[in-house]
Amino acid sequence: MPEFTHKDKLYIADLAEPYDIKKSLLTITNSSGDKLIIDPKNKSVAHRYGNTGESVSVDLTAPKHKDFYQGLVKNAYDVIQEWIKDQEIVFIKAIEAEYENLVQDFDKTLNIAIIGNVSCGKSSLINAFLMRNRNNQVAKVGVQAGVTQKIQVYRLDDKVRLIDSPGLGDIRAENSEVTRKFIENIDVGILVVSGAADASQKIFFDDLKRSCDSVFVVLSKIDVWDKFEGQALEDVINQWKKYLRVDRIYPVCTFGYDPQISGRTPLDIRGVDELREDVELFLENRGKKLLLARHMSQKRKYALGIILSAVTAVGVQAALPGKAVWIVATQSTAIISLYYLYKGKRLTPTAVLALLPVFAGEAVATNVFLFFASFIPPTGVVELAAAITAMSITGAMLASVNFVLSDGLDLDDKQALKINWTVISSGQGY
Ligand SMILES: Nc1nc2c(ncn2[C@@H]2O[C@H](COP(=O)(O)OP(=O)(O)OP(=O)(O)O)[C@@H](O)[C@H]2O)c(=O)[nH]1
Ligand SMILES: [Mg+2]
Repeated sequence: MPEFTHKDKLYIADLAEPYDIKKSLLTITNSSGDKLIIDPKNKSVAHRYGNTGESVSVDLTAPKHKDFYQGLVKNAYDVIQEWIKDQEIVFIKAIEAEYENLVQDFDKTLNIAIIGNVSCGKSSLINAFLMRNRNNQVAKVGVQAGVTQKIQVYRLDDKVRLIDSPGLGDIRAENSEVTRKFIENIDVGILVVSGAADASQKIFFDDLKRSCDSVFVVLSKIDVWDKFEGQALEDVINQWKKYLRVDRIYPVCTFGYDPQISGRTPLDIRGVDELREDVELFLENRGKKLLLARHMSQKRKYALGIILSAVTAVGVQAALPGKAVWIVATQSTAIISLYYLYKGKRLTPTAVLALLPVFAGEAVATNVFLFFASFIPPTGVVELAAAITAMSITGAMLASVNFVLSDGLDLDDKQALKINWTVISSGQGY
């Protein structure tokens, strides 16, 4: 009888329905290439010899084999238990590593400077950029010139600041601790211009360019050109591009925030989405997108973005070795991001891991499948099934987290989470 020990390579050869490891085939290969194929369901063991390829069925109930093979099956399960424990450690480490990455982003600061002549529409742009309506404006808008007296600092939280000022020179002259720090760390500069092209604005542009990594030029009040025939607006834009020597100008309209305008006149917002998208793309590359997203009035779009990118990522990760680790790390990162988006606070990895059983308990088959699929040698069918399972389970999990958070509840309200999860994962939520 060839020796088989705990150290021999063991894997789950076949995945049983409904993903129960006790009903799956187990294969143990020893150093001489012999294989023991254990079928716990039918209580049978086949012994395949490495040198001849011959396969002998072993009768587990025969008295002479009984103890040996039953011991072996038990040992096989012990080995699996050990593996699971090891995997859990790797699992938690992977999630913590992801968390560290994300936390670094949350520790960053974000400074945006909005520079432009008096009354050119800076304050209106800030409101439109942050998707505000008239009743929850961030920045005060007014017809009289200089409504924003010189420099206005909007401290959205202790890491995110917007500065609204006629020019960087004014900010420098301010000489307060806040503005001094700000000017050293401007991430995004927005130069707002309006009306016909004016070459004298180039100095403001150059000054801003020297102080920050990316400058976006906005041509505001484009509704002024609505009454003109032909391509008046296009001509103005081209001229601005020429004077400022830039490739892109963002034409916008942000009309309607002025409190003196009748409440019945709707806001006329144009071109701001394009500007916001490009600013966000720039911030995303620097891991700063969420810092700003959480101050937007409509968070749904950002939540959806977080959910969709996690769903896409797990679809790919389902084909990787040790997939369960990556999938859970991605799910956890998305939960942490959603939490930050709504609450502006960090959720610890321990808090996220404590949430996972809420979902696992309700979907034993799918979660266990993903977990054990990690140990199975890759096969096309299993890969595809794993990808589909991973994507649907992740989508449903994050959608229920999103429902709870957007309702203003917290994630320790496990009851609410469970109800949403049950509704969404059973398909009734869509
Ligand atoms: N027609 C038109 N008017 C606008 C637009 N955006 C802003 N305004 C008006 O322009 C005036 C000045 O707008 P603000 O947003 O206060 O401009 P600002 O640059 O912050 O002005 P100060 O703080 O005074 O320097 C207000 O009466 C706004 O209603 C626009 O797109 N079109
Ligand atoms: Mg203003």
